[in-house]
Amino acid sequence: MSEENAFEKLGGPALKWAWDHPDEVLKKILKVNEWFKKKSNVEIEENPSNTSPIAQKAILILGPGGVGKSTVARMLAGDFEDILTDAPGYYKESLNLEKFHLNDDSNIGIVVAPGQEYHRPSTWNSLYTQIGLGAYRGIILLNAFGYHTFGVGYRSHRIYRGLGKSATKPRFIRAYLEDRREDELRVIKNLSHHVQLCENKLWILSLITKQDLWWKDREQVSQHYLQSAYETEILNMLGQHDPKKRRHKSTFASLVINNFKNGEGELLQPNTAGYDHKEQVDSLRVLFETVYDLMEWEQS
Ligand SMILES: Nc1nc2c(ncn2[C@@H]2O[C@H](COP(=O)(O)OP(=O)(O)OP(=O)(O)O)[C@@H](O)[C@H]2O)c(=O)[nH]1
Ligand SMILES: [Mg+2]
Repeated sequence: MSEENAFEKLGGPALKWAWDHPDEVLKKILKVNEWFKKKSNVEIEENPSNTSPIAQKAILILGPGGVGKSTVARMLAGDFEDILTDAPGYYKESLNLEKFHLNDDSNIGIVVAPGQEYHRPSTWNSLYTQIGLGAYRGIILLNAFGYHTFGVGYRSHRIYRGLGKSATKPRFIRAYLEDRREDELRVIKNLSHHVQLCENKLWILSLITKQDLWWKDREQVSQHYLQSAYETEILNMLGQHDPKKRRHKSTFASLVINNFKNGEGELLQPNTAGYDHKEQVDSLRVLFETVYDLMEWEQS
């Protein structure tokens, strides 16, 4: 695929439009915020084992650990400007369900699941049940082409130790990224059945984060999420769906620009040379455009 084609696949015309029409994009961001506000007046009970459809007006953010779920939730809830001007960078692993709401509205709009595998058993099963019961308006499914931030030093990671005597940092990173891409696919496979059970209208947004880290491999990324394994799993999940009840969109973004580091601050890979603020802002505008499109579909 030529570089131009890869760009088209990653939202080229939409990116250009978004860059040329900042005022339009701002209006849409405000509308998305209003939309959360209007629809988010149902409380979610504290006890995550409660499986009644109490979360019916919330959006669920799901995905493996360290992919950017808490970061995007803060953005969608209205912390957009802070995130753009801030350089957060450090990783604070989520331990339990997080609930976000608009700055000016105390009701709950967004539920974020903790992603690390050891936190999933205590929270994900009840979320799955709620999805099957039709409790959510939409699911934002996060992936990062394997670039999942983790807490421990890389030499103590099970994958590094598994490499034995041949272990080096580059070998570890290669094996780690592959392993984490497998986990992304496992997440969607496990989710599939519950989405199929849901009889309500439900949208799904696949958000592939960390564009600043995989930008040089964008052709491969586009292929992976739009034309091969990931797309196959999405199609399985959607099944023979009624288009009035299901809508799926994919979008690619850099939520922050940051080197790939673990929780201990060790540098694993620098962000792609040449990926700058303009590209990031473009990607975020397209993200909001996509959320806006889902909002219109939800209301149609
Ligand atoms: N380079 C880069 N870093 C990102 C991006 N998005 C998020 N991060 C960083 O990735 C790390 C993990 O982000 P979080 O939002 O905490 O991830 P999470 O999915 O909530 O992780 P868990 O709580 O463990 O499930 C943080 O250090 C973020 O600053 C991105 O697009 N690019
Ligand atoms: Mg988190």
